[in-house]
Formats: sequence, C-alpha cells, structure tokens
Amino acid sequence: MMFTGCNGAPGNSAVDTSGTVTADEAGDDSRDKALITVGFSQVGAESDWRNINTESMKESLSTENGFELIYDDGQQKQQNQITAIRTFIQKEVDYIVLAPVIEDGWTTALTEAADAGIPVILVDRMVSSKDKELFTCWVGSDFELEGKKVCEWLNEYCKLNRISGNDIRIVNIKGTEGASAELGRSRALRKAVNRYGWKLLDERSGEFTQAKGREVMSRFLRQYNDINVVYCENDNEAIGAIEAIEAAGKTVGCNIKNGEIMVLAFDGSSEQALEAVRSGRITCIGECNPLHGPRVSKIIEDLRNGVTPEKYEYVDEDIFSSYEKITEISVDDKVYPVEIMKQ
Ligand code: GZL
Repeated sequence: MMFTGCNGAPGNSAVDTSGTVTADEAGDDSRDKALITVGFSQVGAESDWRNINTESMKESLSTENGFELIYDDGQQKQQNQITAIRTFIQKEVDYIVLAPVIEDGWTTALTEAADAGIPVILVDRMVSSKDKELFTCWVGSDFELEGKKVCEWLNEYCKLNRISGNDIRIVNIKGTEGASAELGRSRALRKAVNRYGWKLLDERSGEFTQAKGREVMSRFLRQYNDINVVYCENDNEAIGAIEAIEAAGKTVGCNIKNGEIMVLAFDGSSEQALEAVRSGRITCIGECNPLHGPRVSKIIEDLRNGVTPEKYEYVDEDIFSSYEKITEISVDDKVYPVEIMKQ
C-alpha cells in the first residue's frame, strides 16, 4: 500500500521526492493536526478514466486545500480495498472515500467504519448493502442512462439508414463483472435488445482494460463471422477491440451495410478515444465524467459546516459522435444533444 504524503513534515515519515510515503513509514505524528485527513480507497489504475479520476481527487484533496490524503490503489481487488478501509480506521482518519470495485461484499467493512464513527463517502460506483446509512452520500454517474443514450443513438442510426433491428448483430465487451458501471450499461443494452429486436450474439468481460478488450474481441471474431456492432463498456476496451478487428483484416466504422463493424463505447475521457471518435473509428461514446474531486471536497466542507449533502449526486454527461445526421436523441421523454466531433 502506498501513501500520498500530506505535508512532508519531518518525523517518522521518510517522504521521497514524489511526496509519497510507504505504509510502514507513515507515522501518526507526521500528521499536521490542522489538516482534514481523508483515506481514499481507489479501484485501481485499469483505465484512462480511472487515472483521471484519481488525479481529480488528489488535486482537490491536496495539502494546499487543507487535506491530508492517504491514497490506496486497490489494484482492482476488493480485499485490498477492505484492508485499506481497516487501515484508515486504525489511523483514525476524519473521512473515508471509497470507489468500490464491485457492488457486493462491503457491509462488514462499512459497519466497522460506522462503529468507528468515520463517515464514508462513496464515489463512482455503488455498494449493494441494504443499510444505506452505512455511507453518508454518493457521487457518480447514472450508468443505465449512459447505456440508454448509446442504445438510442444506435436505434436512431438504424431508423435513418433503414436498417432493421433484426439485422443488428451485436457483441458486448462488458466491464468488470458486478461493477455498477457494468451492471447499468449491460442492463441498458439488454433492454434495447429486447425492445428493438437486435441479436445479442455474446457478452464477455473485458475488465475495463485495453488488453482484455482486444483478447475478448479476437475471441468473438473467431466465434462469429457476422458481428456488425461492438458495445464496449469503456474506451480502453474499445481501443483494444479496434486493434483486434483491424488485425483480423476487417474495418471499423458506421457503414455497417457495407460490412464495417460499428464500435460503441463509454467514458470519452482520453484524447486517444476522442480522436477515434473524430476519425469515425469509434462511432459513438456515452460520456462518463471522472471529475469527482471538487464534488467530494465540497461534500466534506458541507459536512464540516453542518450541512447535509444530497444522498445521491449525479454528474452531468453528454454523448459524442462524428456522425452529423444525428444531433440529438431522446431517452425516457427527455432530449439529449449529441456533441458532433469532427477532425
Ligand atoms: C465508471 C467507472 C468505470 C469507467 C471505466 O464510472 O467506474 O471504471 O467507465 C473505469 O473506464 O475503469
């Protein structure tokens, strides 16, 4: 476990040039009592989105802003995150911020934090614990809405180009199984498949990574010779899928009538992915906003001022595409503009 140091004050902690102290060197007396101590258990570093999310949290919860941030990279393993929560409790932090890798399995650790009187703020993904008092509040995205937007975009495309729903043959490269983002985006796809008659050939987890996305897409291409749409549950998987499609001698793009394979994705947080949208290699991206830092620091400020924050705070998100004929889509009677991105 690595800790991001607070103020580099002399004492037990040997702060290296990057301002990071190791677990066994971060002693309590190195803590400046004036700072608000926050233990942040992050999912990992699996995607561009995640890295931007981490940076947003570190920038907001900085020493300059009055915080001592104790950061832990869970490496996409729930047990690492549970261990980090217990370490934060031992260190008697003022707040715990948790981005839970999957929804299940948190009740015990969150109960321990509650018993220690430490408020827990959830970011990004949700927990399935029935007792909603185990966390103070949550900041993140409506993942099913993200999925509905992308699916409605595909439905609009089919209508404009007179493509029957029955001719859509789609595969889903899912995110980490059981993660809120995976559950919501997959649920939206299954509902659209049932509503529009698309053929969902297969689903398999790409674990939100580029390497696994490429591996899964290669496998799908060996198994199915009629895929015309790939639903990737994040950008990194989409980049990996494009590598696999092009390695197989096929072409990515929106002209599925002409044999191209349409790539759909989520996040829109990396320049590489946005460039892929501008060039038409990714046809449409459902934005997922990673900038939770300012919202979390505001929540802590409110809590310290006796203001009760909203229990659930959703971030605003768009949809991106270079296909100029679709400038808006409608989901549940609400109209969302499409941001047209051209080179
Ligand atoms: C979504 C977040 C997901 C991103 C992926 O809020 O949980 O995890 O879509 C990331 O890129 O790995």
